[in-house]
Amino acid sequence: MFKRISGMVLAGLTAMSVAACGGGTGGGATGGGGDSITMGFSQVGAESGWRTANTKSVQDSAKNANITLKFSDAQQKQENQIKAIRSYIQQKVDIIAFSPVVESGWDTVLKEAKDAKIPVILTDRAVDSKDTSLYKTFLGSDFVEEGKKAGQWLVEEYKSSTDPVKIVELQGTTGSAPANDRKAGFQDVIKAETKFEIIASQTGDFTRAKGKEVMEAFLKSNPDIDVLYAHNDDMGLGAIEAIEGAGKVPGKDIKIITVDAVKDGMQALADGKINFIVECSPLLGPQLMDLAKKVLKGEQVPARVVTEETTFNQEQAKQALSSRQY
Ligand code: GYE
Repeated sequence: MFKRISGMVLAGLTAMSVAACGGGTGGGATGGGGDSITMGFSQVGAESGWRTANTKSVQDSAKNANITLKFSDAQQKQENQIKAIRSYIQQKVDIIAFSPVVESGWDTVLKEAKDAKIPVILTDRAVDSKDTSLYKTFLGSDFVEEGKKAGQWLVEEYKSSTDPVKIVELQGTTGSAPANDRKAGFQDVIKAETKFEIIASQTGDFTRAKGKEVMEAFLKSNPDIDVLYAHNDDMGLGAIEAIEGAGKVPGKDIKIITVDAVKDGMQALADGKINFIVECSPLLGPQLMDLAKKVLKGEQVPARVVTEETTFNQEQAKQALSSRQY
């Protein structure tokens, strides 16, 4: 009983202080009648298993943190995200968080949020705005590092071979931070050795369907592909269908590296169809809600919060599969 009451009092106090500070620093309305924070969240879309897990993480943690979430799905279109952000500004939410589909073209709308005194948090993907005062912090992975890890595995895998290694690359959404950075990090590592050659590179938009379609085209024009580097599991999984359709064995005839480590990807890795996965965690919700509360209380937050991640080979995938959350 005592526990329950003290819990309630505590919760009440926390809510009051958050609401008071939120109104003071944020300047927007204290959504939810002054007793809770309202966050407007503009999601990229529902293009991949990663994205589905990320959406669930954001929605669940908003609930747990007693934050009212206004959620919109932009279907991978920047114009939809800009509309959503403008509508959140009009609705006077306390804070806006979003995962920008592409890196460029955000300055105007971010300036509008700033003028309305509504703080913005970038989550998952970055923007290339020069003016970093347009957002409070950026929470997400280091995509360049992910690309490097993919490259390092390849260098190690082929260390005793002098033959040319022909690589095809399935890029993520054109202009997105993960596509730009995963490409750059990978190239940065493999360029040291001339035997590595990227013979074709095209976007598969982070989807399974596009991954399959583009891989079919790659296979038609290049009969001797050694390696596929796909910027996410879903495109890799689509490509596996194309490779099998062409009568080749994924993981053997063509070695496959992907990024994310969602369950379906990990299953394919454990089954020997993928050779290596660089992890990218979608479980950003709890940290995002913490950061939002801090920002609204006027506390200092780091300009960049990087997610911790690992990598998996086939043996490690077998071990990790049963406890995989997404
Ligand atoms: O890797 C991919 C998703 O931005 C990190 O977007 C995210 C990427 C993720 O569609 O699967």
